[in-house]
Amino acid sequence: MTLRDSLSCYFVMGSTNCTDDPRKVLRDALSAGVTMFQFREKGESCLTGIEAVNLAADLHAICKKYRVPFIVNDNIDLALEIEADGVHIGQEDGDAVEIRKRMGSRILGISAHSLTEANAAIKAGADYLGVGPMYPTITKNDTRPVSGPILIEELKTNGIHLPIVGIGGINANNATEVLHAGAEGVAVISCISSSRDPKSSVRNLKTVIQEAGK
Ligand code: TZP
Ligand code: MG
Repeated sequence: MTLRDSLSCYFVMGSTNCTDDPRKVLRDALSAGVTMFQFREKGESCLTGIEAVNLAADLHAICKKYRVPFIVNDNIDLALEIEADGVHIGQEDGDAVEIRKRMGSRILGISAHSLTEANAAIKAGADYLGVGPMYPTITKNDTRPVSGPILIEELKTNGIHLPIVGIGGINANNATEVLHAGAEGVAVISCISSSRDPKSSVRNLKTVIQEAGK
């Protein structure tokens, strides 16, 4: 599977996003067809130290069984320690050129909120861009203003050819607009992690993604 294919149904999650055991949530999500996973351990009561490392290692092992890339949010040391497939960083997470060097050939995703940030991310060696928030979300409280799918369209018409995933408030009811704007895929947290039935939430999302030809 190419990176473009892997990005189509991208699940992002940490322990604070789930009420169930995150291992179970991830297994359910993968069995229903999630194509990429990001470990994003954030928030007030998030795990730290060895507990975070152990959870990351468990989730990584689960992803391996499904041959799905395992990406770590922000934490380069953790990603290298557990030999993750890559990292995802934001604009405030350090020097992207340095991080590219440290990651070698592993996957590097960078969040971008404008054409300037997208071009800088590409220059630094990003493999894909995370763009958002597409829609209002309560999952992250320090987001930039909502951009809407129009930002993806603007990036595409201004020569950004790197794969893009939309993020922020995405679910099966609004994913089509994001994909039609030119995204390779959608990155979601609560749509799956807060669902009473994560498997059927993934299946609904996958139907929409397939209908959009991604
Ligand atoms: N970055 C921009 S919005 C967001 C992140 C991590 C949160 C996405 O969560 P949800 O629950 O899919 O809206
Ligand atoms: Mg970050």
